[in-house]
Amino acid sequence: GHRGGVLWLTGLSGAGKSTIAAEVERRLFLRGWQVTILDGDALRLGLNSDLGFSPEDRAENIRRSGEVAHLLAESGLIVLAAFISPYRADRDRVRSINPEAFHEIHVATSLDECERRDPKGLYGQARAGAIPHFTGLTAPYEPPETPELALVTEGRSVEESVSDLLHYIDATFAL
Ligand code: GGZ
Repeated sequence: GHRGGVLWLTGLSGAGKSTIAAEVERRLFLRGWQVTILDGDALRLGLNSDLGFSPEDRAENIRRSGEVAHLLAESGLIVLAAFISPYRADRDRVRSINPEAFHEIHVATSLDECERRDPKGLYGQARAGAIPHFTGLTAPYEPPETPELALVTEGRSVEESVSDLLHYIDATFAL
């Protein structure tokens, strides 16, 4: 069995948060663990569809999503939360809801590498001026100073990052 808790994946657009979360979810599900994903991209289609990318809207996006993440963790789920969450103060507020249950995972891919990958072409569009307040280019990203875990993805396979996170989850949540 396992405890519930929040794995809060923070990092730039294109860092690999969603990819890593999806594969970790699949592997935990195969073992019969209760796991779910909260993804910024997906929640912005519904719960957070009224919010944009100003600092105030990002703060509200992270506040709501953080409350949901803790509710689900409280009911026993492993919650994989994937949000850019660029502001330290916003992440710290989510942690403060229940510090014991909150684990900050920095998906630490450099801006250069994210821009090289540009999986959705957003960096290209942002460089062309089509996306204002784009994180890393025209809006800030404040990296965590003391994350519970940092995943370095450059020069490593997705499988290596997934394996690191699974080991952390085992060591932290297995009963
Ligand atoms: C950053 C943006 C922006 C701007 C649209 N800045 O990589 P994606 O495309 O698929 O996921 C990103 C998503 C960011 O949503 P979050 O809820 O994670 O952001 S935050 O935590 O900062 O509130 C990106 C896309 O939306 N996107 N415009 N200006 N990312």
